[in-house]
Amino acid sequence: MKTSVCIIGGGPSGLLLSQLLHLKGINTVILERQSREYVLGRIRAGVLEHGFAELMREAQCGERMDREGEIHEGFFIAHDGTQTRVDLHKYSGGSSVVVYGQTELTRDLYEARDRMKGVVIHNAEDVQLHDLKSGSPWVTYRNGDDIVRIDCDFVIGADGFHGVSRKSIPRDVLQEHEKAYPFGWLGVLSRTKPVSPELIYARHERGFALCSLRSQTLSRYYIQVPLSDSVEDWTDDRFWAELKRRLPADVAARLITGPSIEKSIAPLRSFVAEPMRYGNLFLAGDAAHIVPPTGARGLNSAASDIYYLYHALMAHYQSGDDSGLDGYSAKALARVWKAQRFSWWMTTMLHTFPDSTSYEQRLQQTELDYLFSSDKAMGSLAENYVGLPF
Ligand code: FAS
Ligand code: PHB
Repeated sequence: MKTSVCIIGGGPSGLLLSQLLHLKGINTVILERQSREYVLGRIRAGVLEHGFAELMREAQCGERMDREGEIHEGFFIAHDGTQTRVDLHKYSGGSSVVVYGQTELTRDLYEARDRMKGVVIHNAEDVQLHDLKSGSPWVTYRNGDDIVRIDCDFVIGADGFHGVSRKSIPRDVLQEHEKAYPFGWLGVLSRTKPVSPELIYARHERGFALCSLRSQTLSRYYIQVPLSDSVEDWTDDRFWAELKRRLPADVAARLITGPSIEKSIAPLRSFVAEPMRYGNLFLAGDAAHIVPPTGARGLNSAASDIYYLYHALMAHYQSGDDSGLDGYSAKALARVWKAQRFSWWMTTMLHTFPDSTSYEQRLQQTELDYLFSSDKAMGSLAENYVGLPF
């Protein structure tokens, strides 16, 4: 099999790039390790930056997002029994975010790939990358007893944190930067009316909590939990009781609870791999970087990688201009690190740290006090949350 661009990973990064390139007449093949049902069964991000939403529309996949997604022009930070609204529209110069689940977005991308007869190979086992430093890399995967070879011009590693692509870069070339946080997020999805029309990020001495949503009938809630906890430790009743303790009394009083339809614990980690290119392999999305979800930057950090690769590959095939490809890693990392900073800042400001000193706790409170006292501080939060320019 031969194609122009072989994409490893059928998550949002790989699918979006494949769709964008197809519309410019550039052939791709996607190799996805899991079944489509498995990929669509994952509950992940919920907030799309303005730039990500624009890319979905450019990929002709934005119709349901625009119909069913919600435009949010602000969110709340709950603290000390009250809540303060962050007016994104005011402080970002008129921008906003779209609340639309990653699961639905991924479904839209798969349906668009199917409509355009895109080649997405599921259950592709044992993917291996070859001759990445040559001008003619190739990829193999196992299909039952057969080994299939795909010759291509470029390989895109969009296979997430646990994928094979980053691990195909020699150890003496790759630099990894990591920060682990001493807690995780226990997330619950419930078919209940959301407690608030806008998201609530709650800072509380018992731990962080987040009230989010997928629609007016589907709510998404999170609470910070110790890394030693497991989902089995948390019955629905225990979860709802703890969430209420961490919310202002008036919010807790109107919280509508119900059975969890999904419940999971995710550890929080910051991670960046450099460089994001090795020969004709380009890393994108979670394959190259991970953020704690406090700043809603995870999926959105993938958006700029995809935007840069889309334009760079278009320039290569349409005019033989390789400046975008040659500059990709540095350009993508510049924006990735800004998303890392913002995610670290939001996480540090809003979570309780088991072994923090009284000085660090007062500093946390001061971070919030300064934020609410300064239009410029609010402007900095807002421009990062709606998405820095690509
Ligand atoms: P993905 O991991 O989504 O996709 C990679 C794909 O590659 C997967 O389908 C995988 O099966 C496949 N793959 C892996 N190895 C392979 C191999 N060897 N061969 C072939 N295919 C392979 N972000 C937010 O903004 N907000 C959130 O609340 C949030 N919550 C999250 C919760 C969890 C548990 C996780 C893990 C992530 C969360 N994220 C969140 C971040 C998440 O949304 C990612 O940023 C997003 O999925 C990135 O998309 P991809 O880069 O496509 O990677
Ligand atoms: C979510 O709805 O899953 C969500 C929203 C905002 C975040 C993290 C997760 O910062």
